[in-house]
Amino acid sequence: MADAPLLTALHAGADRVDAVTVDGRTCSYEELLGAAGAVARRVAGAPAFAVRATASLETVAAVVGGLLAGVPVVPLAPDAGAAESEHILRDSGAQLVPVDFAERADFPAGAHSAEAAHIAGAAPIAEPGHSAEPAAAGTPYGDAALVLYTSGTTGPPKGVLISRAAVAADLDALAQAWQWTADDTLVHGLPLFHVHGLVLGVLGALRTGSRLVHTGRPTPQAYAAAGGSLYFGVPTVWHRVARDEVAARALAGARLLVSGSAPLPAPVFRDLRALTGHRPVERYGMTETLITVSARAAGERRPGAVGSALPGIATRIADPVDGVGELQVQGPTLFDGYLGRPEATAASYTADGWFRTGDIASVDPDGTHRIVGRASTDLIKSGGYRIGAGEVENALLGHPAVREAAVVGAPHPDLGQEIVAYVVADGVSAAELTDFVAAQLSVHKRPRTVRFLAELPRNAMGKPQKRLLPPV
Ligand code: MLC
Ligand code: AMP
Repeated sequence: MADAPLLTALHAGADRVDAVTVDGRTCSYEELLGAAGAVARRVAGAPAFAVRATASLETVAAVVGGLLAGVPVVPLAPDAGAAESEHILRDSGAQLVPVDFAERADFPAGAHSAEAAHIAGAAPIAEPGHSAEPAAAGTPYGDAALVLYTSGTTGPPKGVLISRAAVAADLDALAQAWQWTADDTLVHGLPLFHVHGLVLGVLGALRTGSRLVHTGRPTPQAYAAAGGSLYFGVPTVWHRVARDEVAARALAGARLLVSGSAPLPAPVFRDLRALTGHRPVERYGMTETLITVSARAAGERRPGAVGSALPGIATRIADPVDGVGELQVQGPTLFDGYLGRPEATAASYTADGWFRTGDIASVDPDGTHRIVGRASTDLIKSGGYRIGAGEVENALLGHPAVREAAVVGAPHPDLGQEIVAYVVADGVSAAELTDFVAAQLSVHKRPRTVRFLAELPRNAMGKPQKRLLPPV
């Protein structure tokens, strides 16, 4: 479909030499469109393509190139290890495409992918043999602009199909909620393979026209030096900012500090308030739903609360006990399903068509939402990353010395939760197992603590009981 409606500011013609900075390199919209055009020519006509999503202008060009050509982009964590990369490439059927930012080409914005292949005169990358069920008429990808891989409680990550209509609806709702305009300079240093850093943090800037400064890594010093008006961070980043008084005070001149991807601890909220003068705006979302609930720039911002439903989004609490129950959502920002997994897609909805977030929440009479926990302890949030206990357990079991493994998320003052692995194993060290998981999956999925047990606690049926594991 046409690209112009999604990245409106990028295509509007207005330009500045410093429109986009990523990790110290800066380009104008014109340069970005040229680099993205070269990517679009290369991928036009392909069913999808994958990119190693380093924090770089190359990743931005790849994603914009995919949108130009109407070809879904599958971003891979730059450090994705052997097992994770193989799974994502096999499951998505996408081929990894290298990007050279110095390569430039024109590409007709808004050209349809099939027609674009013809216009560009490009040789499309090979059609991979994909065995997945169609998500919609046509290809298994349907109308997806992005396929973001995300963890479940068990099994390997699933590909979440995100349409450009969902992205457009979400970015417009957020622009309204945060009074986000072309006058802003957006600063963050979040990874470019998830919703927060990529959809909000890159596509949001290219739709609203705000200047983008991606700091490479989300360090307090880099945030302080960037001189932005609008800042995005996960709670771990805000915790580190709040502990660096000089950096925190440098954010006093900003317009809005936004936190999301995990619960912002109330003490961090208060420290930020004291040091920066700002009450942070908290917002809540998921890969499958994009951002659905947020505090408003013009409204109240309370610690422990994530604000109210965005325009166009409906929320409800299912089967509440004392007002607390599973948060369910509906709206135009929702995903188009899990790639090739119709059963998993169906299971994520109620019979009457509400998406089951798996988060436990309550809603105050004035519509303010509070996220109080997760239904499953097997979905871990560490540093804002979502990690399935099952995928880490499977990786550990792939090590020849490991006989049994149970993985949990333990409370952690900086990361929210840290990944703790309990293993039954012989002749292997904790560091070896940590490195093994980092090399198979990715660095942020490695256990930070490994405990060796003689056996896992089990119930009478012989089933392992995580709640009976010894404390960390
Ligand atoms: C350590 N390192 C290792 C290693 N141990 N490398 C290889 N093998 C090992 N065994 C190295 C790493 O390479 C890295 O090096 C360094 O140690 C630090 O890695 P880390 O410990 O993982 O980083 P840390 O500082 O703890 O990360 C904190 C963080 C990060 C906040 C920067 O967690 C982060 O970026 N989180 C953001 C997650 C996010 O964006 N989630 C949004 C999901 S979307 P080096 O050299 O690289 O430093 C979503 C929707 C929504 O949730 O609502 O937003
Ligand atoms: P992901 O799919 O990586 O985006 O992770 C989504 C999950 O992050 C949600 O289901 C929540 O558990 C959690 N989450 C996101 N934002 C918030 C928030 N503001 N407060 C609490 N939890 C959050």
